[in-house]
Amino acid sequence: MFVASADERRAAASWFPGHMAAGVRGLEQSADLIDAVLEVRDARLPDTTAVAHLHRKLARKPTFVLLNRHDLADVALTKAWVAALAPGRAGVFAGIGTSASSLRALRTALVSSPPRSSHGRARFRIAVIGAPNTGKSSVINALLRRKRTVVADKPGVTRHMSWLPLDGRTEMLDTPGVLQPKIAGVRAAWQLALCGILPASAIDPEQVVDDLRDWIAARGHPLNTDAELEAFARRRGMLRRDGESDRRNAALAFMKDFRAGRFGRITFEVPPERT
Ligand SMILES: Nc1nc2c(ncn2[C@@H]2O[C@H](COP(=O)(O)OP(=O)(O)OP(=O)(O)O)[C@@H](O)[C@H]2O)c(=O)[nH]1
Ligand SMILES: [Mg+2]
Repeated sequence: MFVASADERRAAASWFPGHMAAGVRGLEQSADLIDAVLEVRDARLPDTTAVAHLHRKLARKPTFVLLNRHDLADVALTKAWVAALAPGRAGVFAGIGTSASSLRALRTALVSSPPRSSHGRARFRIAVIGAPNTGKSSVINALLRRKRTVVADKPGVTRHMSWLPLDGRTEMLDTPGVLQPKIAGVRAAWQLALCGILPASAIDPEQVVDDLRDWIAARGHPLNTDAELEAFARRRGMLRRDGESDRRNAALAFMKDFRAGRFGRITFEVPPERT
């Protein structure tokens, strides 16, 4: 089992800014307006990026789950996760937040959900929730088929909630990412950093790559890289003046390549029945 170091715990705890707590509270206050929840998880970390349970007042609403970044995750494990998460949920899908066509089945499920009559007008309001940088805003833009909400490749981009119309009666609520400090602290913090859920500054990048190397060595996962920082730095010619390899910059470059999927697909967590 992964045990976070004191440094990692401190880094993760410092990464629960005030706006996250405010985000959870704000959503709780809007709970009466919300008919359903779309929880966007990272398909590489479907367990650690689960956040729906943080929103107690939304717990009874029909919940859809999207395993996003399907393009970067292991295909068979994503399929297994979709099946494992299905019971008790309104629908579980895998998709790519930057591709509207990959979200067609999700869109159909959302727009055909039974409407709720509010003030004489049929409405269906869906809150899109998730850990930071899982692609919530991208997914909304793709479902709307136009860029209505800001997207960027770093966590903490969406700071305020906003309602956006999907069709005549369906509205989507974009929300800031939330993460339980405890989750980030005791679970695999380096995996969250590698996947961009925790900011690059939260954890020492060299440690992240070393932890990935150890993980691959223990599991034998066929990423098409060896995750040896020293070798990676030398291959890239990342040397300091004294001829030593520049491990820090190499680690940052490695993480960037990992996030772009240059080393292939990987899923860090397996569904409960397979563990
Ligand atoms: N490879 C890949 N990238 C994606 C996918 N979905 C979103 N992205 C990228 O992920 C980054 C983050 O997307 P956002 O939509 O801003 O994420 P968010 O969850 O709204 O982030 P916060 O508002 O910061 O919590 C962007 O660079 C997107 O282009 C996907 O399915 N695959
Ligand atoms: Mg966002």
